[in-house]
Amino acid sequence: MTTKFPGSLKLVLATITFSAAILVSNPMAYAAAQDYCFELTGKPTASAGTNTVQVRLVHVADGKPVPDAVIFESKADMGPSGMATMPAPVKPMPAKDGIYSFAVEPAMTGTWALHLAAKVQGEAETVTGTIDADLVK
Ligand SMILES: [Cu+2]
Repeated sequence: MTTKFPGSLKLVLATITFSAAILVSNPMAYAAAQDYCFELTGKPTASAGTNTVQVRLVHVADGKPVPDAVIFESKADMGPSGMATMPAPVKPMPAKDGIYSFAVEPAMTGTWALHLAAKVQGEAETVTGTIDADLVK
């Protein structure tokens, strides 16, 4: 009995060490999404109820824009104005010179959130981000 104890203790220690190694390595493996951020390129323009929101995707480490991302999801809601359940139609426009444009038709004037999800070349993980934009009905 007493001779077995050190062996099982070793196993427990090995398991703890192994688990700790996984916990330490995981943030590295999932760091890609935080390496990028979406930002507004300027004040959105409004014409006949359609607002054009222009966004850049920046690689945080070197501040360089990413021109060839595929933005496969774009949604707008009025969360920043306390109306998270109020959506607005969003139509992605063709990207040009690293600027991703979206035509948004807000039901109300105010601050809207634009939620984006993108695939970046060479990154396995989806890059997501939310930007706030002041839109005009
Ligand atoms: Cu609203």
